[in-house]
Amino acid sequence: ETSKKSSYEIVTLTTWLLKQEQLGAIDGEMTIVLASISTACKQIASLVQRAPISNLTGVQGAVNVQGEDQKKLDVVSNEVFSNCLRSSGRTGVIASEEEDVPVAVEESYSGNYIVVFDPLDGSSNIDAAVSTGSIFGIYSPNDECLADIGDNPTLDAVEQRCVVSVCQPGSNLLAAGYCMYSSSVIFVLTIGTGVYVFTLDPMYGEFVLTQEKVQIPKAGKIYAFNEGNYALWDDKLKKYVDSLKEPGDSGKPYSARYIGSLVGDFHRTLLYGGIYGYPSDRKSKNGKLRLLYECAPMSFIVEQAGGKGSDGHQRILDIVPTEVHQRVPLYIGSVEEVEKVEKFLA
Ligand code: AHM
Ligand code: MG
Repeated sequence: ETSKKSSYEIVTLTTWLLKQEQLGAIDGEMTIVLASISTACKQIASLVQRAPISNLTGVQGAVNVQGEDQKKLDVVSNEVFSNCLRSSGRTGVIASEEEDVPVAVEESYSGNYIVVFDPLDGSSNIDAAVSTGSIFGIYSPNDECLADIGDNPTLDAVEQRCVVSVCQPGSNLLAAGYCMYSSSVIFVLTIGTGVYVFTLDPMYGEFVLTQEKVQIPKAGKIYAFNEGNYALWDDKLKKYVDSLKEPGDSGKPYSARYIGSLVGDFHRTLLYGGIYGYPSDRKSKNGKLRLLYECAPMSFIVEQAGGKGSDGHQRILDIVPTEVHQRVPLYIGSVEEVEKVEKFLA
């Protein structure tokens, strides 16, 4: 098939999305939401690349709702993402790592889809020009969200409705993806029909399809944990990580790789196999990563690639969030590797 293609024949994200719409895999509204997300990602890619030149490195001065220093680029990326989603006219509620509460999109721009996102994950790496990424998930409105709250609802009622509408389990996700800002800008997407990888062609300014129906290896000898936290870990987890360092029959132990950027660490795991983990520890009872806009979208992607996402005991996608910024331990990657850590933790 491929060999018959003209070398000028490329599939861009736009043409791919239109094709999916034709096939009935997504509706026209979803096509527009995804196209607007890809525009946001292109803009963020260029902001990240030019940050040291345009004075966008360093902290903003504010602290977000989770007590983290906001970097200038966190704030700018959040604005870019929110604006692109708003102007798509197809989203009703958006929830971001950088906003205290999910917000309803003004009525004149409003549509149906609910989008959760982390506009710039791994931003502690940003001033050293190390990989970062944007993560997103898309839901349709749930019943509670459509419930009648009267003609003149109070602000509290609107806010409450927004919280309820975004607090859906990952198993309801219609689409999820991430964009990695690295040596290439990579856009990874699933609409529930496998995982597709697009690479930004700087010559065309378009995302071009570079991999389809990605399958994560069933096992892989790379592990990515922040072992600086070792002393704070549970003994069962310590035993598991110790076991990876045993040379075993092959004479070769696992390799450690840790960027400290979920998107980068996850993308490597998706392609090479292995495991990424952010466990709970003595100080952080639920780990660090957020269920709604980090763990759930990544778990949907990994499952679509034949892998597994777990909190150590249960499937991430089955967990129903009770709070927007809820944290959860995460073990994600190759099926055999995630099952192995689950056994140690049982
Ligand atoms: P952030 O959303 O504030 O950027 O934090 C999430 C990041 C992940 O990208 C990364 O995997 C993790 O935090 C690294 O944490 P640590 O520095 O504790 O290893
Ligand atoms: Mg994050």
